[in-house]
Amino acid sequence: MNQKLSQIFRNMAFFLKMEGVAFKPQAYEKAAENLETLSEDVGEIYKKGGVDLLEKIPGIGKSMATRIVEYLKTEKIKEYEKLKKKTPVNLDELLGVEGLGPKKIGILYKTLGIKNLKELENAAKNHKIASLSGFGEKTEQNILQAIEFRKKSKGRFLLGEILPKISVIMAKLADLKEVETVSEAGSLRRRKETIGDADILVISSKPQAVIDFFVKMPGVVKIWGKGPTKASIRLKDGFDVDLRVLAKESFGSALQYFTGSKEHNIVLRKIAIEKGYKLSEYGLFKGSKKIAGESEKEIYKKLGMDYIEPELRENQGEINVAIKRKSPKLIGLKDIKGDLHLHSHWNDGIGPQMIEQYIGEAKKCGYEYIGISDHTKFLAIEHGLDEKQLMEQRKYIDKFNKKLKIVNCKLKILCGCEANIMADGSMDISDKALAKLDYVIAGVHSQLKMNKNEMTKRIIKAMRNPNIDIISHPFGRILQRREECEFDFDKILKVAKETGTILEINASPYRLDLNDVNVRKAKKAGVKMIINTDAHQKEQMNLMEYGVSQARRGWAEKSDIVNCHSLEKLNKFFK
Ligand code: DGT
Ligand code: CA
Ligand code: CA
Repeated sequence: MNQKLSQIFRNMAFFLKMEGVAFKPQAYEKAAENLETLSEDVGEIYKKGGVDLLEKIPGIGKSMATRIVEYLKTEKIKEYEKLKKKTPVNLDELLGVEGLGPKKIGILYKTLGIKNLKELENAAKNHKIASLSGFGEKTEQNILQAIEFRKKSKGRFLLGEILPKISVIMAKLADLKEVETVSEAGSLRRRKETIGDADILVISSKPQAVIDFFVKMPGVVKIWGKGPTKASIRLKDGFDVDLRVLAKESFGSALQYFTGSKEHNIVLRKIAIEKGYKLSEYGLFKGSKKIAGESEKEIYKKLGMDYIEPELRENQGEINVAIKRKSPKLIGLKDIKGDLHLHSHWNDGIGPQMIEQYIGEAKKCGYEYIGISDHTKFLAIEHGLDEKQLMEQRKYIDKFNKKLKIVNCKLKILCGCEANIMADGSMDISDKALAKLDYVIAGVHSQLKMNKNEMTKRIIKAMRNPNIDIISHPFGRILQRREECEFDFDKILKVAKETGTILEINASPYRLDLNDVNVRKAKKAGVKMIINTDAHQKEQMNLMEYGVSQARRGWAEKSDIVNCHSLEKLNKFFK
């Protein structure tokens, strides 16, 4: 119920913004945000304590509580129905187009009657959009590009959207008494940033029971195929899941085979043949004798190489390195000692409370330090801080650190910021203020479509600023929505190395920026990296694992990632 309601509230906020209504949209957004993170169902809360108890939920005032009750009783909210009728647009589709916000969607509907993606594409192709006020030739081109981009990525899903859902399914399978072991396979196990379909492997001696349970799970909308030991389904979320049930003896070889990648497997099979063996999903054989199959480790060992971590299995040289016994010792989630990219929305007045929440999470993660890095002046919509506010925050955090020390808590809060790199490479906030912080992140948040030369110069200038320690989400991409910025990455790496600037691996599953390939390039160039979550609420600190898996896919070791170090050593990496 909470998710359904929060989606409705979010949509209402969009509709109201379309109409240019002030304040009210923010109230709906706040309510939606709070509902999303609420652990108890609102229906239950209402049952327990009526409308009064609903009003006790943070962010829910009298009018929001009334709407929740209306929905609980009638499964509708009249105001929402009215708004939908007035502007019957497919919000899901249109908001998926990068660059389109509520205001523009409203104008497109009112002037051209555009309700969905298809109509938007037609209008853009027929040059009907450029002449609308506030749009222009460039916006029209951008819309077409964004639609193209969406089409290209169709059919693949973000790791961050699939993994939580598959984890739930895997837990259900693991609960069956017939099931001994469950594992993910395929691109999911390799932690690719996007997933075609999810692959799950199970050990069981009663495959039929497992298959029957699997195809009858709630949320299954289609059964593509169902046999005695395997099944393939589509979930209502739109993606497919393949399940294979195996006997214990061949689980290792099946896991190896179905983890892929296909390219990795082809080379591995060749090596098996050269050694006089045969490798298949059923095992590693010498003639008709099975010499390995129960575990993956055994198979790699018998093939004369190091065990290769799933994230490396892309046929990018990992096999040769494993034969030479020089496989990288990849970093793990446990190695991370802190998260330095946390937003507190200081200006909303909820900063102090959020910092306390981040501290709670950090303790759970076993971190030694965290860093608060709010946006600065330029990002007015994000309530960017000016010099004075930044110094107030600094004082507040200093006080907090003293308090933590008194209660013998080892956690240390660093005071940073995420300054905006302006078009000319300067910062949106004075160097004097930046110099007073523990560290400074700088990122590009505007004019992302600059030409390659200018963008390269822009970032280089920022890296040469002695106050800038970290460049956040360097390529500025949003997966399946916004393409990467163009710049000369080799030049950036050279200057990063020379100036000791750290590049961020942004762990948000919508960004994963640097990506795996660029992590590897940075490592080769000897440039240090940091894995940050860019959390805007405490729950997002859990996204660290996505950053770590991308770093692993980029062959990163502890020595490459500065937040694997203790605070004392970390400080040495700051300029
Ligand atoms: P995806 O689903 O597109 O994100 O990528 P994968 O890697 O999960 O691919 P998928 O689901 O088609 O197959 C899972 C694994 O099974 C794949 O990584 C390797 C193995 N596999 C599937 N088909 C073949 C094949 O024709 N030859 C070989 N060698 N391996 C295959
Ligand atoms: Ca797959
Ligand atoms: Ca598959």
